[in-house]
Amino acid sequence: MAPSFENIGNELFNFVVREGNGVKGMVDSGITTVPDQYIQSPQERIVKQGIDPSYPPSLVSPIDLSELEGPNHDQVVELLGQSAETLGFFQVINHGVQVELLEQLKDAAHRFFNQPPERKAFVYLKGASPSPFVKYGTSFVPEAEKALEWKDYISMTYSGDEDALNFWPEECKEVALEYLKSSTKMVKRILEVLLRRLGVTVDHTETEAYIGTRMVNMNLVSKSELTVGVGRHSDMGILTVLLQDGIGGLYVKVEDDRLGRKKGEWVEIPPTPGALVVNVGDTLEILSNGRYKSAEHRVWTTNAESRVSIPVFVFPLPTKKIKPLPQVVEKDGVAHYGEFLFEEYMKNFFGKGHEGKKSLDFVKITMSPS
Ligand SMILES: O=C(O)CCC(=O)C(=O)O
Repeated sequence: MAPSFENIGNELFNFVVREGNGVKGMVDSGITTVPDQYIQSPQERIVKQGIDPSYPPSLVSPIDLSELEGPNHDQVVELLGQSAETLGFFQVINHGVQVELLEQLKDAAHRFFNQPPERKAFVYLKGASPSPFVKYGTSFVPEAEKALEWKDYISMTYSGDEDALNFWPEECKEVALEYLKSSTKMVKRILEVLLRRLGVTVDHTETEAYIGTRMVNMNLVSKSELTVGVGRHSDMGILTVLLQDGIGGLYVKVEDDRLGRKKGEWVEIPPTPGALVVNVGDTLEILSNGRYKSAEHRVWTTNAESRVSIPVFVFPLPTKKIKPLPQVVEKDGVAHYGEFLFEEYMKNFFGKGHEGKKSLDFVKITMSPS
């Protein structure tokens, strides 16, 4: 008989989180109802589905990054800049990551998650993992969340090729490493043109410090009507690169009137074969003094098949001091964010459950009305 986890609080938490069986373990065990701990309040659930043809163009027509090196350079920079200023999300093609690699990555993610817990979760759980840079987990911060997220993940922080090949899971280490490296190159190029568009050039050492920490995750989200796979949040770093499969279910909140959509509306990022999704993180919002917007997003799927996504997070070294770039502040006449050490930002970010763009409140300078 299928086990029932209803109303058994701690037992469920131990099974899923502490013992590392994850949501997949719970679903595979045959549960027939969603446990209370996962049920989102009605206002947090997603009701809208499907791709609307009136979408912002950079979502439906991916930006061709190879054109950055040709006669259309300026137009492409403008497309990137406007997308980063309005929605904070865009899709790119000819991004320098081999399209075959993208397919291999999705297969590798499925192979990894389809292994039994003793070959996957138990091995990479915090405390058991052979490396502090590899972590298997479920939800975001399960101890701090009002409702748990319906997702499992493996997270691999880059600490050198040798470590990656020694400690990252066998099923994905080579493809994940190559993906992380080519994505980082792309991020560097996009960052460079986005900053130059604001009249800022940053030297090599400084850029390396802004993008000095790189992490590749693999996420698995199963069908989740009453729950969310990933709760509303913005990313903390500079830019995130995301490979999603064909299932869809990634939603972004519209905050800018220029998009021709209602403020507060959620739009789905259409899965596009061969394309990568890129989004602005909190740190780039801060550096640009609010010109570029980190985007609030979340994930949910009603598809019978589980959805995999593979984000690369690129963020500053923990010891890097962050504040709005002086050249931008000079033009704006005022700084909208305070200075902080990036490790403080991380501590704050990982200390709470996902709650939209609240992560930025930590450093936002609010003007008192005059
Ligand atoms: O799965 C996705 O499409 C997005 C994942 C995400 O937002 C995250 O891992 O922070």
